Amino acid sequence: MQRRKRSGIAAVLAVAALPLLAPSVLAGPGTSATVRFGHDDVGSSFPPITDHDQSGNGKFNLIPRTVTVEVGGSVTYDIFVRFGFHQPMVYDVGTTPEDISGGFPFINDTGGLIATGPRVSGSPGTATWTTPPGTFDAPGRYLILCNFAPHFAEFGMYGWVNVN
Ligand SMILES: [Cu+2]
Repeated sequence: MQRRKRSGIAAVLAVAALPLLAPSVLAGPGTSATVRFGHDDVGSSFPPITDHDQSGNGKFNLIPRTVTVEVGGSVTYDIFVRFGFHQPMVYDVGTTPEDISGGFPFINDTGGLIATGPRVSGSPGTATWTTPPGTFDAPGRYLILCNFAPHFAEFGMYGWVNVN
């Protein structure tokens, strides 16, 4: 009797937990995702480019680095910068970080470039940009990077959008 009661409680708990698990298991990728483009409030308050510490590794990030959306979907980038510039650039499926080359301080590599976001500096320091319609109109893995060369080259400020 005692044993039966315990398994009954376990069954009730399992059923109660289902709604918590179902959305992540059953739902496919959404039509949109949001990414933080720059995390400049972490680390020290000193300009990281001067090599005095490693704060740039935490600051110059896309969070999360990889998101997934459906074909035809979009990604919104919440851009936040204190040091230098952030400028999201979207490259076509098949482009890798190793393919990127270009100028300084802005890379401006047009090979495979399919969308360009706003160039945001420390003042005002924030902007929100959503990829335009048609950016993710085919399945695959898209590279998104910061067009400010020090952020991309020294701190690996890039991420991915998986489209399926
Ligand atoms: Cu940047």
